[in-house]
Amino acid sequence: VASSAGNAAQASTSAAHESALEWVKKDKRRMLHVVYRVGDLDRTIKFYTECLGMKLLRKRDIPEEKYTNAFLGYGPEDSHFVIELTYSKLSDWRFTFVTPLLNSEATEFEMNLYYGVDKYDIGTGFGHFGIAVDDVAKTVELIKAKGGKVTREPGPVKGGNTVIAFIEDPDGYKFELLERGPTPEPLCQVMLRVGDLDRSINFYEQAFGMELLRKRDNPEYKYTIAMMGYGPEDKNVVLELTYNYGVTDYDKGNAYAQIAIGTDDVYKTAEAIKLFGGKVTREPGPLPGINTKITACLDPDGWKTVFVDNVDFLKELE
Ligand code: GSH
Repeated sequence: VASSAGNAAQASTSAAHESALEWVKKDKRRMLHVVYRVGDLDRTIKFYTECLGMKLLRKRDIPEEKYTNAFLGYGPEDSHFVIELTYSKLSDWRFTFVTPLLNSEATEFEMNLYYGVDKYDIGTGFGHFGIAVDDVAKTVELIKAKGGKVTREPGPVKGGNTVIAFIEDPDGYKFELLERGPTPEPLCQVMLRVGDLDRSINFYEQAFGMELLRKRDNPEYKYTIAMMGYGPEDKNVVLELTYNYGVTDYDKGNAYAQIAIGTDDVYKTAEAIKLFGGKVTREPGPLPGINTKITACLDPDGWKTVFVDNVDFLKELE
């Protein structure tokens, strides 16, 4: 009896998995933006617009929360993957002072210090943002002329043919410049390091409905990469997952935040994430104030993603 009950439970679990997989595949998903923290909003906006050719698309001040967002990219947000910068005007430091007074017990008082946060720790897990340009050498020249930092000079990628270069923005975020023909989506990669590539590929395929577009092992340099996304690499942004042989853990710092993905149903999205081993950190539902429905989760390495209701997202852009 126990065994047949067990079998029945197993059958219904796998039926639930099947229908979740099917729904996730059918859902209308797109990578909307990547969110991270910067220490000086104007400094970053200046660098991205002057050196990387991005446009400032939107700026949102949220005084109650003491932070400002700026959206930058190469095309309108309703059809392009963009960058969302977060600048926090309030540090979360709370100091407790203990003052010994003459002939009395120590007096304690607390105070909050209000000032902008100007430094973040990028950690070792975050890799880079990829930008497709038609001439890497020319772009690097421009960046140098504007005082930007080039950390890897233009030339073919080690073990391959694509001409690349690496630069660093004012906060130390790395950008890989990749030489490519014209593309509708120049902001073309977010690279994150992971501790177990197959575990990540399974998760992003099943829970997120992404496709494994390409996998490349580079034994000479001891790493394997997997390109995951919602459409071909030449026309869509991809999540580039990097596995370095033998490295299972990275420090995630506090600078990089998350990727946002559009969905038609945040509730079903959260169910599927739970079924396929993700950790839902924000149950699905509307955000107070703006009513946009979201849910948030962590992947097996602890990288965060926020799913945003497609219809609510378009309303935010109006
Ligand atoms: N150990 C590297 C990391 O974690 O960043 C592995 C990934 C890697 O090497 N990626 C290639 C690269 O950065 C690009 S796909 N190559 C450096 C170069 O060609 O100078």
